[in-house]
Amino acid sequence: MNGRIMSSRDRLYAELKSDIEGFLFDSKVAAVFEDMIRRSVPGYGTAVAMTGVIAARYAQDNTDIYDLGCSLGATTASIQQYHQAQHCSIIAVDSSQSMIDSCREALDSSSAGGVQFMCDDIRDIEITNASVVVLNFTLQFIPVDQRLELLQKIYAGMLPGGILILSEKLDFDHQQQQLFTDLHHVFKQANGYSDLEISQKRTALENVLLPETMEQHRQRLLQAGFAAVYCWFQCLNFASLIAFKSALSPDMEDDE
Ligand code: GEK
Repeated sequence: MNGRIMSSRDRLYAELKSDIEGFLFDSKVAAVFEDMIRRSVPGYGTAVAMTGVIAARYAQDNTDIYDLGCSLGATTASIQQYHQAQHCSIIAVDSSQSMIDSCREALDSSSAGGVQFMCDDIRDIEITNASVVVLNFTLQFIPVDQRLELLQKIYAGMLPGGILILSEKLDFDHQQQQLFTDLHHVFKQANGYSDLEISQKRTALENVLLPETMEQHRQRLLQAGFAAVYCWFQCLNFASLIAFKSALSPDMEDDE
């Protein structure tokens, strides 16, 4: 995390609640989001930083880069930091007004040249002229039966040579699921969350954050039309995939 945003400590689930409502990306969450995601998602900092590095490799001149579900703009800022493409806009989209307002404020104050902010549902926006599209921990909040249609729209809006970066919380088969759920719990404890906070947050996210297996994601991306899909990062039950619109050239150099 780069300290762009003065995030308060996340204590949203620290007190015992009699009734736990489904998780919402409202102003209370936006106010603590940077602290919350850093302490909850193992590997988040690496995934965000590397997204910028990978995006820079594939950003093409005179195209658009989409950050879908941008929250406070950590990924947007990382893309902006690394890419050198000419006449290239970054379009940062989030359906939460609180998130997009804070995102605009944070990026404006750190010179957000070339970023367009949209408060909209990513299922409703048009995607065109895209060389890079990023879905960092966002697809998991879209109903499962609507994911293929969204990925097909992204694929159709991408240029030849374009890439999609998809980061998600994953599900596994029974034994690995138990192991990684336990290790994720340990990760959150090590970051100062109590058992009560962990359990109440888990209840709030039930039926809201819907993880799938790596294979389900891979198959859906191929079904949407992507030519090749690779996992480039995984930390416990969080992973990131890169999906290519066009087939990879067979003579790519094998650098050290
Ligand atoms: C990061 N990518 O820091 N349309 C638009 N936005 C949506 C939708 C939707 N249908 N559903 C959820 N969101 C970020 C982190 S957080 C991940 C992404 C998390 C937005 C939602 O408002 C929230 O800001 C974001 O997706 C998910 O790199 O909280 O685990």
